[in-house]
Amino acid sequence: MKVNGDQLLEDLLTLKEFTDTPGNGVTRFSYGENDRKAREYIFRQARLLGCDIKTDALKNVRISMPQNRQGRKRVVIGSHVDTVRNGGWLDGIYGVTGGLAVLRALKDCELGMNLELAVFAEEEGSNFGSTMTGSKFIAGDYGEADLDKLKNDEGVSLRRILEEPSLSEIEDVVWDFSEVAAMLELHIEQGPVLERKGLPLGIVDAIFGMQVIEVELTGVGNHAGATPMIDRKDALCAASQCILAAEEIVRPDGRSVVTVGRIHAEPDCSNVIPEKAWFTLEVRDSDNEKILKYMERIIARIKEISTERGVACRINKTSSSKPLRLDPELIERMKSLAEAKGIPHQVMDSGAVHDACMIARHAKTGMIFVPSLGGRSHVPQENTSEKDLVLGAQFLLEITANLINA
Ligand code: HGY
Ligand code: MN
Ligand code: MN
Ligand code: MN
Repeated sequence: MKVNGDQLLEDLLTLKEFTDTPGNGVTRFSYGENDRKAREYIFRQARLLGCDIKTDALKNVRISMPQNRQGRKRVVIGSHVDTVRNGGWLDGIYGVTGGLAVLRALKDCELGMNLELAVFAEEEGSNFGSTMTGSKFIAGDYGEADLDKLKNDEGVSLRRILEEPSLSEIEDVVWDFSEVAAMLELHIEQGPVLERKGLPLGIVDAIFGMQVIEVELTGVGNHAGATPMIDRKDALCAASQCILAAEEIVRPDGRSVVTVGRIHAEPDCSNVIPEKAWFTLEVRDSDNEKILKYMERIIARIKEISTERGVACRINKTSSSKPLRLDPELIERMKSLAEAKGIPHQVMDSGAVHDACMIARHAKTGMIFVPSLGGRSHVPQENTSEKDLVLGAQFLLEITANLINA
């Protein structure tokens, strides 16, 4: 039983073209035109296999094999097709195309269980600043009220955006997790670990959690030339000091990470002292206590700096997800399979967050990594060797077959 590696690579190269920023990475936000084109492509491939396709109200997708029978438990392979801005060609979509490769390989097999490919919407949070939005609705972390609470930069709510017609039949959002025997996510590592160790496979034991806050500092706008330094309440200087303070607090830890990815100043003119500065700040780790501890220290320091500088400070928590250890039995099963196949591998934590983390709270879940070249991701340079891409999909097929004893 083999995956068709050429077809997998053809899928990935085709899907890479569905981007708002051709020539500068892949930009494919959920619910946009290129997201629709990517889904259409995936649906076409799935229909060739005789699969049934259903979409829930969030545009999460469930692609079921023709062999599936009512009332049987199912194994789900899942990931996402949306990207960050100017992201890479593999993050998320590799797990979906790897899943498609498994469906193709099993299309004529008797399946001991049902098999589904899930596509989770809005995993990157590029529209609303909240990662794993689609899978948070499936897991019950988000509900009806969030359809109005979640708004994009233009103030348009998720509810409004979902009004566009769906590409397939709508089903309700709630998954019945009692039917899910296991969920698997194949993903690029997005970090340097596997490449540095020369390993082609990672088996994930813990998925990082994260806390995200938005900070708005308000000082006093004024003339950039006529205002003496001593008289200034410069919001952007205050923000800069806060950002470096956050780095100083977390850097000594060695594993926890803190990132300020978005910042802007108002009125955003070179000759005006910024009145306002707004930035996002996120802390991540595999230990929730550490996330909470560092975030608390950072918020306290931001408040101190604001007082020292005489600027007003408003902080709101925008999104969070708890870290989670994945299923030990499934990890052991994957380890023995990798050993049996002679695939060098290691068990490792995730660094990034993943939809698997939301599903893992309700069903047995496993995650497989392949190396990222240069340890980079979320950038146009994101890449993985063809050999490793095919090896990862083949391993996904093996573990899927092992679970459904196809
Ligand atoms: O941010 C993340 O870790 C994921 O790529 N959304
Ligand atoms: Mn991803
Ligand atoms: Mn990502
Ligand atoms: Mn993910």
